[in-house]
Amino acid sequence: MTQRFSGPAPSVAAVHDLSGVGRCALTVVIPVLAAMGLQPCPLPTAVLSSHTGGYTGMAVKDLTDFMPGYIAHWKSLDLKFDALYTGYLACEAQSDLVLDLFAWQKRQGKPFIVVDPVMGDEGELYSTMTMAMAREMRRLCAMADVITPNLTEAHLLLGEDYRSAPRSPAQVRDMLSALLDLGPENALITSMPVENGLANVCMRRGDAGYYQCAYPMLPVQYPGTGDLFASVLTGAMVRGEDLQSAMDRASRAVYRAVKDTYALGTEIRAGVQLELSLNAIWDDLEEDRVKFIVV
Ligand code: PXL
Repeated sequence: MTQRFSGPAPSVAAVHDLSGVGRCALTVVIPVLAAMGLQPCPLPTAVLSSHTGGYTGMAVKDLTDFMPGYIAHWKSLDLKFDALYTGYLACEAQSDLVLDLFAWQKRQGKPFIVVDPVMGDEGELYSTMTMAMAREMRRLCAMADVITPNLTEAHLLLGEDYRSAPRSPAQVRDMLSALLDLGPENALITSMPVENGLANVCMRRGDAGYYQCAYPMLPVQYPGTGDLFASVLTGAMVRGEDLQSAMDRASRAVYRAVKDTYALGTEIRAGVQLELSLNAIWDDLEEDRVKFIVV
């Protein structure tokens, strides 16, 4: 059940890149969090003229040198964020800056930490990523309340070769518990091949079993849907929803956006038609509120 907050909008420090076209990272994170009633506070890790999936010849600016001053200013303002949400890093050295941000905010309060270990998809690293990034992402995952790798990223975190074959329930459970062994409170894997198709799966620390949300397979995959998923999940959990219900909500949001975009036949690399999906994400929250009032 969704909690409604009566106070000011919760703030989320969002550590992702800004990509000019293609609808991923901050161009997804900012509108989704805002549409869910949260204040996104971006800390950009890089600026790119487009994302790296399906475009070539991008202009790329790594912001590693700029980030310490940005964080120092935030420290001077004595800010306290309700949540910290990290995604694409431009290089391995940025993990130390992110860990410093986490440590400072843990001194300031009790931030809810979501780490989306963005590294690759469909068994391949994104073109700007290196294998060494997995080691750095593991360090961030250890500090998280929730991690949201896709199947490729889960394998990278675990130091395993990619395997797309459908998994038995026991194999899914073993993979989720191996991710929990890295240190997060909750582990979630998106696009997991299971016996009857694809599912998002999650497990809480200390639980013997896992929870699964299967979804119908659509004949297309858009870039940025991992960012849409993790943003809706973050928004829902900061609003007080539990892991399973937040995962269901995020799965619904991605499924609808992909289905509606596919029907329009737009260019795949341009991503989902997010602008047409934001009202559905809000309506989904409103439907819960109506239930809440009636009950
Ligand atoms: O959606 C993940 C992502 C984030 N940022 C950049 C990317 C990608 C995926 O391709 O290229 C720059």
